[in-house]
Amino acid sequence: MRYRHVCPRNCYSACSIISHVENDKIVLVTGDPHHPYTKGKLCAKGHAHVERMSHPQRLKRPYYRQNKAKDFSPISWKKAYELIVSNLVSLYKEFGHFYSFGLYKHSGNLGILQNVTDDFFSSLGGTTKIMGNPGISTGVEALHYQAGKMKMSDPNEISNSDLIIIWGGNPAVTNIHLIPIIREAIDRGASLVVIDPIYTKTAELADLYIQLRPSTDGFLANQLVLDLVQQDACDYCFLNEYSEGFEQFLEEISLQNRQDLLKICGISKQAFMHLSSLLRSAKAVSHVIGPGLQRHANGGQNVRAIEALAAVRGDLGTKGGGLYFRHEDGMIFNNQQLNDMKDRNLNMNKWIKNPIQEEGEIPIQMLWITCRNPLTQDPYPQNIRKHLLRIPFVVTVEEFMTPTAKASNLVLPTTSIFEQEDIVTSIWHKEIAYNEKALNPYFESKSEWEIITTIAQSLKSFLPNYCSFPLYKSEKAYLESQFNKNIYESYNINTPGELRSIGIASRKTKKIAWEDRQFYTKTGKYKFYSSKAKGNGLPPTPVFVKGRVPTKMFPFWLITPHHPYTLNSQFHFHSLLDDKEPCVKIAQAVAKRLGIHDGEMIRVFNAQGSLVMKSICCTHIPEDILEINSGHEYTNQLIPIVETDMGEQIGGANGVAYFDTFVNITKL
Ligand SMILES: Nc1nc2c(c(=O)[nH]1)N[C@H]1C(S)=C(S)[C@@H](COP(=O)(O)OP(=O)(O)OC[C@H]3O[C@@H](n4cnc5c(=O)[nH]c(N)nc54)[C@H](O)[C@@H]3O)O[C@H]1N2
Ligand SMILES: Nc1nc2c(c(=O)[nH]1)N[C@H]1C(S)=C(S)[C@@H](COP(=O)(O)OP(=O)(O)OC[C@H]3O[C@@H](n4cnc5c(=O)[nH]c(N)nc54)[C@H](O)[C@@H]3O)O[C@H]1N2
Ligand SMILES: [Mo]
Repeated sequence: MRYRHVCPRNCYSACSIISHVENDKIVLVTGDPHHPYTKGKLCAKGHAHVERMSHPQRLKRPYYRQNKAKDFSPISWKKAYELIVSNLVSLYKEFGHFYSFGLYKHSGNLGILQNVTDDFFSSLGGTTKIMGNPGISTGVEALHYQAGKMKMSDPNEISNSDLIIIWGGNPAVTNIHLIPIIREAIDRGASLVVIDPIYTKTAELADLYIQLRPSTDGFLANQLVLDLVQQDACDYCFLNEYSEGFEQFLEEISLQNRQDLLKICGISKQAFMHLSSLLRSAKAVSHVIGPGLQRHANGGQNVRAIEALAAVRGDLGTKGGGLYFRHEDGMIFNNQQLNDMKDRNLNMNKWIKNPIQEEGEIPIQMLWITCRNPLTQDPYPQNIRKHLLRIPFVVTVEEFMTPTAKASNLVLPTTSIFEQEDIVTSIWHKEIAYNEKALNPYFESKSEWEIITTIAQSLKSFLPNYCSFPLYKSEKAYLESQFNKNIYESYNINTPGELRSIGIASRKTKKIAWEDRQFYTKTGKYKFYSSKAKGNGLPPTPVFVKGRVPTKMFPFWLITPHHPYTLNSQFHFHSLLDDKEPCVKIAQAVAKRLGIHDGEMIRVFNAQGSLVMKSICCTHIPEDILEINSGHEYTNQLIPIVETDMGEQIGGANGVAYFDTFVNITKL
């Protein structure tokens, strides 16, 4: 038998996967060749879903301990449910509301079935949600200021570009299906420019690689705009008819000095001239912005500056041109758009720093963690651990005993993609796809829908009027209830069953974003001057704002990019993984100066943390940058809470400037 699945990890591709099942066992997974973006190719992690599903360390049953200083013991589901419901009932009886019940959820599984938990919280008439999308909200907010909405063309359109500029992204590692599309463009004669402080796998493919100083992209983009103006290479039709505020923007950036390019960005005049001539002569330019670029204190402003460059040249809304970061089209199902008006939303950055102040008179007494591994992925995990110890009842829904699960009271095992129905949308391509259930749940694991529905049912029997969560007979029925007219119209389907039977549905709207050049602003024009940004305390125009720089005491940037064979903190067991222990990459010249030998254990430290790890000496990074892949258990102990400039308006908290972390090293 064959079943259709979709990878729900927080990744661009949301790959369609086919499982080949024999005797109730998956013997093989392959990519679905009919998917218009992923076209049958899976990454190492996609293939490893099978290994992950039956990995010896996967949770088989619920575990509990009342006292976090003690060890866990297995517990039955019946007892686990009783504990959860009795805690909820007593919280309600004590306070008369559920604000002491908190949700801490992120991106471990982006399938809409998992939003059942958000749905449950929203049905309780007011709970607490810890808000913030630390990795992405900066850029999302940035792209709302000038165009009013975050849109992008079908990524396959990039193959029609004459010039592709990748700013702070490493798709050869993080978005592998984009590479064949880029190659197609190159085969047609296009040039590829990669702008990144680190010489990455993607940079290896470039015609022009620009190694700029971290967090200075905005200055480069502003200078390129000035150059287009000086060379009379702007799209004046776009500027005059479809935009406003260009004069103010131009006035601001005219105060900058071209000579500072070397000082600020570390870019030579020659490299700049080469890039600007490519930009002037190309017919259609695609700018691909990776999330890496916005993980700085001025990251949002840098994203705005790049979009402004695309606008000035008239690339927004053209075939082969445009800006590619991500889109919001997939946020279309009912439980992705819940009305949370009654909830108390806490800013995650403030909460991690000082929960007592954030929680005020209603401290969180029971915390529900799902699809999130904050002790590995969030900043300042040392403090988060303290909060988890303080909160009397912490429940974590997981597939593995992660560091976060280990810091909880109750750990509930949940089903994998092969053991539940689901629907997965993408933040990048234009497809939505149905995930079929191929196998029975692994040991005692249960889907989040089943867990939440059982709890809601029981809670309703104790407190009949305080939980409005809708009870459905099956996962399938719950999923069907998330459809609406907008979905049917946008994806050309008539019923949920139709998506189930066709497997993949493509958005039928225009493939080119902003083709009509009607922006989502009050006047319909693209705004080089945003009063909204000004109102939020930001520069009104996309002008470069200086970022943070290393200090004498901590002279290295610590860049913690995403790993080729893991997905954030997942897949660390992967047999392909050659660096099971985290290691720090260091420029050969620096190693030589400090007498560090390749492979030697060294200490990496700052005011917040100190880690000992293996050093790898290499030539692809500048002398004042160290590189450690994110996703390892301890790495984020070095990451302080430095906020980016944007994100709160979109996600409830500003992004985290993960890459504005400064450290020092010593030999042991
Ligand atoms: N230093 C540093 N830190 C970073 C970043 C960085 O660049 N550098 N990047 C940031 C970014 S961009 C992101 S998106 C975040 C990601 O942060 P998270 O979303 O927390 O990371 P994940 O490891 O993808 O997923 C969390 C957990 O979800 C679990 N999980 C998987 N499937 C399911 C499921 O079906 N149900 C439930 N309940 N759990 C499931 C996984 O086992 C995993 O332990 O990390 C951020 N952290
Ligand atoms: N294999 C794999 N794929 C993934 C993930 C994964 O964990 N593993 N995670 C997924 C998720 S959640 C996300 S958000 C994306 C992340 O996708 P990417 O953005 O592609 O990855 P990052 O590792 O965050 O950073 C990319 C690059 O940004 C560069 N960079 C840092 N600062 C700057 C700067 O100031 N300017 C410029 N120009 N470049 C800079 C870094 O050197 C790095 O090479 O990938 C997704 N895909
Ligand atoms: Mo992310």
